[in-house]
Amino acid sequence: MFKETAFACGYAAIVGPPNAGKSTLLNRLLDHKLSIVTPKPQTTRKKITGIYHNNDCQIIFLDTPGIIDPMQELHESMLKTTRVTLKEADVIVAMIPASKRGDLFDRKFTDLLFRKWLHETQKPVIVVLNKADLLKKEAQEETLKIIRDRWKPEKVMAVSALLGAGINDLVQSLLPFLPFDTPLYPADILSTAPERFFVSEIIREKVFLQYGQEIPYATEVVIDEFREQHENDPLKKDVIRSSIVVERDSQKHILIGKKGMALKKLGMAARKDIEELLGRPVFLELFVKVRPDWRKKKSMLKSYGY
Ligand SMILES: Nc1nc2c(ncn2[C@@H]2O[C@H](COP(=O)(O)OP(=O)(O)OP(=O)(O)O)[C@@H](O)[C@H]2O)c(=O)[nH]1
Ligand SMILES: [Mg+2]
Repeated sequence: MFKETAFACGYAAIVGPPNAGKSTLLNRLLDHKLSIVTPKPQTTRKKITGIYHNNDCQIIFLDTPGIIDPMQELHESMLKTTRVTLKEADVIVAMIPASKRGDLFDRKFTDLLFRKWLHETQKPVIVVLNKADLLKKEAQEETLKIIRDRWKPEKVMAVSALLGAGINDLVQSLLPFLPFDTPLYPADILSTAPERFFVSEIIREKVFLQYGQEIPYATEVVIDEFREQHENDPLKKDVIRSSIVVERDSQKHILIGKKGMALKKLGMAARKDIEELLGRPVFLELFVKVRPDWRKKKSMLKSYGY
């Protein structure tokens, strides 16, 4: 599987438990905020494609939903995404987060990851121990040794996606496993997903950040209208109308808040990031809709792109 060419290109899937820092790593690699990041687990629900370019390589990174025990239909769809993404990959970046509590990392999960998820893919696996900034050097070495001896991946390394440590080493480690010797995408492309997908993700991120308990998990964001007007008339703002879907009336009330203040705050935070993403001002209008049990209904999930 090792090869030596002047240029290397291929697919690398980033997999691991929820909250490991997979999306943070993708953003760090691309030096761009593409994938949404929050302190809450199960933030990412769909595959996020991010294309890394330099003079020697092009790596199409695939950020995935964290691996969990499925509790409902939505989780099944998220896990299917991760399973299918593993099949598309030429090399797998298995992310194991260091634990803050001093017990280094979760061995039980790592066993499950290797035995159930990675074994059957038969693909080369690079383990990245993330959040290395939380561990002392000796603890890092000890953890890497345990992982190396027990699961025997192609390579193990410690990184801090948050601080950007170990990122260049990771890119270098992936090169031998990339099968193509010419780029698959033009050098100015960062992702294959359309702008409206990233707009919906930004709104979902703000819901995750602003609300507690079950609200973020019961929420889906749909872009109803994305009217680009700036090309015809640079003075006119693009119009984005979006629905925030929840499961119950009580959640709708919380989302909207007293006198609509909570929804207004959400809209302001989302608009700021959307404008940064698009590089132009937009008019953002948010609606809240109740769709009972959408997370359990296959037909609804399908209509939301799961
Ligand atoms: N200390 C520390 N925190 C990190 C690091 N990388 C990510 N985090 C934090 O971990 C949390 C989760 O990060 P995400 O990137 O959303 O994690 P994820 O693996 O994509 O999570 P899911 O999408 O839920 O599966 C965020 O609060 C990040 O800021 C790191 O290297 N060090
Ligand atoms: Mg994520």
